Amino acid sequence: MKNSVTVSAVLLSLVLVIFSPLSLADYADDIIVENPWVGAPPPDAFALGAFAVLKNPTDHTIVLQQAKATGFDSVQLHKSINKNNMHRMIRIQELRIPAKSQVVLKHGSYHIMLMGVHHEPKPGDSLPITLVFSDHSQKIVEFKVSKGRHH
Ligand SMILES: [Cu+2]
Repeated sequence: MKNSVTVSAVLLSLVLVIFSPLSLADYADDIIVENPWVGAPPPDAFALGAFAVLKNPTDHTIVLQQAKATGFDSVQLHKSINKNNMHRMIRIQELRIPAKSQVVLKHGSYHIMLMGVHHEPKPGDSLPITLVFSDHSQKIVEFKVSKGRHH
């Protein structure tokens, strides 16, 4: 009898462990990505910029830590800065999207940089980029390849 009680308790905790994460939305679920697009590259471009509006409707900060895509040597989170009238891009380790707010990835500001292009995407193509958040959740977003500046 004692054994079956123990077994029941173990089973019950297993059920709790398995099902409890379902009630907690993760960052990948929370974030809303609008108008994701990648600038169609000029011939022999080395790097492409990926842009979107990242909306956080929740009451907690969402932290984007990494972006991943196949077909490139590396994918980095960048911020364009203007220092002494010189345009530069710096790599950032994370991008924080504040509660009830949004961050716009755009030219001259934050962007995802796709570096070392293996196959040049064409306008109209869809390019999947995986967004990785600080809670380890991931979201695959289809970025539309569109004509425009590539930086
Ligand atoms: Cu860049």
